[in-house]
Order: sequence, then structure tokens, then C-alpha cells
Amino acid sequence: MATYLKNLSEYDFSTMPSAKGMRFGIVVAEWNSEITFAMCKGAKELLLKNGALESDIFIHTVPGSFELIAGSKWVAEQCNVDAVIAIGTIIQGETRHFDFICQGVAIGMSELNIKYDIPFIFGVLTTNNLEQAQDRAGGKHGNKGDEAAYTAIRMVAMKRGLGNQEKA
Ligand code: DLZ
Repeated sequence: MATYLKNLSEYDFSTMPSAKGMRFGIVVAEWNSEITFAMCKGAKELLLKNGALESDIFIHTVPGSFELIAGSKWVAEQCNVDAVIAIGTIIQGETRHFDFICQGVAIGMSELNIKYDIPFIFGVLTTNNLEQAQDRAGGKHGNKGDEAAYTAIRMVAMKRGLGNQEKA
């Protein structure tokens, strides 16, 4: 399984639900694009590897992580997707901007999960420096884009599974 949720990049393919027939939006922040585009690539490849069709994956970019909220909302409303994966990387700077953006994105994405009937996956790194981000975008701590895609598939499969259960 997912190594007890320490590093989802090492998940077991044999227990993974198929993503065939699922439609995904991926919204990617351009800020720190070296990191976020690597995460997006990882997410897309994982979806394809697990059966999603290229034509069922809708990738859109936004300027920074703060815009992930509106971008994800619009993709949910206009692209008829089963899940939205929001990908961003917020790196600690010298000012308090970091705190405001992190908090804003986390709250905004949480609210989307409550408002809409599809999962919005929080694929946002919040790190102290660039190296920590690189370690999590294909480096020694895996690729958190893969993990976001894995989570999206699991959540869509869970919802579909609930729909198939007989009501008591
Ligand atoms: C302004 C800003 C700063 C300082 N740092 C980051 C960051 O590390 N990661 C990120 O994704 N975006 C950053 N931004 C941009 C904001 O997310 C946003 O695009 C602007 O504040 C405009 O709304």
C-alpha cells in the first residue's frame, strides 16, 4: 500500500483502482515552475499509467499558487471533471507573504472541497527553500505530483464505490 502514508510515491500498483473513464483537471502554478512543471509531469504520467486517457486530462496554468483557487473552481465548473489536482510550490521568503499565500490556498482549496461534489487535491508544496522543493519534485522524497494524482484516483474511486453500494 502507501507505506503507511509516509511516501505515497511508493504506492503498490496492484491495489490501485483503475483511472480508466475518469476525467481530471490539473491546475498548475507558474511560480517556481521548475518544480511545479515537474510535479505536473509526474501527476499526468501517473494518471496515464493507471488507465486515464490523455483526452481526459485537462491541464491549465495560473500565475501563482494563490490563483489555484479560482483556477480550480473554473476547471471544476467548465471541464466536467471527476477531480481537480492543484499543483503549486510556495517557498519561504524574507517577508510574511509566504504565510498569507499558504494559508489562503489551504483555506480556499478546503472550501472548494466542501462546496463542490468532487475532490480538489492539495498538491501544494510549502518549503523553507528550493532544495526541499526539489527533493519533493522527483528527488529523494519522491514526486508529490504523483502523490496528488494517486490521491485523486483514490478519491474518485471511493465516490464511485459509494454510489454502487446498496442503500440499507
Ligand atoms: C507573490 C508570491 C510569492 C512571494 N511567492 C510565491 C511562491 O513562493 N509560490 C507561488 O506559487 N506564488 C508566489 N507568489 C505569487 C502569489 O501566489 C500570487 O500569484 C500573487 O500574490 C498575485 O495574486
